Amino acid sequence: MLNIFSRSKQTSDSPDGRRRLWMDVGDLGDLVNPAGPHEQWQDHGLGLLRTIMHQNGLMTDVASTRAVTSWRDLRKQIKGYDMMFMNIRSYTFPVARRAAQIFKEINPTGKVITGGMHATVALDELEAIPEIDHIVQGPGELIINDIARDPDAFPRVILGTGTRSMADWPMIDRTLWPKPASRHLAKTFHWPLEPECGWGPAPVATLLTSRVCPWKCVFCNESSYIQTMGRRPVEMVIEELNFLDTHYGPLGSVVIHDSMFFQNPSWLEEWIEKYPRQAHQTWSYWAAGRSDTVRQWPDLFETLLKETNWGTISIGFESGSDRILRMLNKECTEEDNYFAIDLINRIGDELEAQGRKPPIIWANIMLGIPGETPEDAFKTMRMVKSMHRVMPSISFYAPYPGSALGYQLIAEGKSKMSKENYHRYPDDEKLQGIDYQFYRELLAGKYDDEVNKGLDPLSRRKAGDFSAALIKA
Ligand code: B12
Ligand code: SF4
Repeated sequence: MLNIFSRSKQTSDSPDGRRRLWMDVGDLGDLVNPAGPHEQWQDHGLGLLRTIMHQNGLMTDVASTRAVTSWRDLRKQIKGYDMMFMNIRSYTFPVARRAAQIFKEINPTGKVITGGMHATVALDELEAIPEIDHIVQGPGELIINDIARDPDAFPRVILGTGTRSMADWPMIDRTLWPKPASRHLAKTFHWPLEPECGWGPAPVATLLTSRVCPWKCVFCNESSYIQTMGRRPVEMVIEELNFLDTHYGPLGSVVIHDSMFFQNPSWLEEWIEKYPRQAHQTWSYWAAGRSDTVRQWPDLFETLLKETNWGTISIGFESGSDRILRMLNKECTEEDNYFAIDLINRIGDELEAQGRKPPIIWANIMLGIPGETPEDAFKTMRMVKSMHRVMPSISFYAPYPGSALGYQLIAEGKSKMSKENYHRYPDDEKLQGIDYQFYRELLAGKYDDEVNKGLDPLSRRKAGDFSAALIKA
């Protein structure tokens, strides 16, 4: 039995005697009494880089802003370090900035070394923080050891380097991830595995098989920060799952965090061949696809659902209107979306008739997109209602830096997101000029008569109140 509350390995073990700290960043208290299930997921960037450092004798401690409920509590944990490392995404930027300031106050000669998505897409915001000594843009796996050994040898802003393939990544040592910080949470967390969030039974293993998506939707910043790299070989993925099952399991289900799992057919064919045979169990998993490729490779998709237990299918439908899909450069059409929905509905019915668990759609939907008319939004809600087994994940469009549309709206002064508040609450207003009240009413079912037009009786009967499906974005 693992001792959840034991401290992680001390930096005094580092041969050079320098004390290094990794700061996991997220909202205060999310590892004490989380605001929601997704807030508890572990950070693969931190896990990977810490693993690489430890394998090279650069020992670190870990602290987490999620594991404390006040800044005062954090202060107590960061005294006496020579360096602090952080992986900063846009939505963790305000917390990371505060952590950097506190670290420097307590350790004036210590170095704050940062990297992550926000360093790449909003460099100016990091540069404006005097407490940050180094900013690494892009991937960090081939530079982290050098900068941790001798940060002074590097300029303030550095271009990171990554491996050509995910085959070159070590298996993450998950015991280097922060622990749940309350007895209550520890009971359901299954550290160093992760808790369930409604997608499959606990304990959950999250992992990545691919990185970066080749499409260029204008609201997304995938292509702007890391170059496409080789996918992790199927056998390494299965080996890791079996390892986790043996050492920390029994594993309940898997979350494949890839931005785009359903790409690269030859990899997927190998997955179909090997996962059901070589894994200790064909654990059900969550993974993402696109409706146009489902339409392009329907047989491959159906086989994946039926033979590999792809139980929760995340699809970025985004909108039910061609006009909006074109504006978003989604390269998927209304017809593609309905093709994928009908296919999943049909496969679900078939599996259910055989007494098997039908797959569920995790439907990513955006509302409040600039230029969207009420009719576009009705079409979107109509599309959501036509999914027979669905967990809708609806968000108000958020103009993130790094995405083409985000940069444009920020430059035009229309973004209401700020470096103080990249995202806080699901119904936060993200843009000027959007009638959010209309969208709140739409989600509450006020326009159900419009939405239900043309829907089959089963879909029409579905409850019209989607307010609870609105997520942080
Ligand atoms: C998995 C994931 C999630 C998971 C888990 C998040 C987590 N705890 O890690 C979940 C589902 C919860 C999630 C949610 C969200 N996510 Co998310 N997510 C991802 C995803 C797909 C993978 C992240 C990952 O693990 N990457 C792999 C690791 C290895 O890469 P990495 O962390 O970037 O680290 C590398 C480098 O950045 C660098 N590096 C990092 N830190 C440091 C530090 C130093 C010192 C150095 C030298 C280098 C370095 O080196 C690392 C190795 O190369 C990314 C997309 C992507 N391609 O990364 C989006 C992404 C990070 N998410 C994003 C967003 C917007 C969100 C949400 C706000 C919105 C939403 N509707 O989904 C929510 C909010 C979450 C919350 N807590 O409230 C955006 C962030 C945009 C931005 N500008 O920051 C991304 C980039 C997706 C996108 N293209 O829009 N997400
Ligand atoms: S929204 Fe999805 S499909 Fe589009 S670029 Fe981002 S990850 Fe790829």
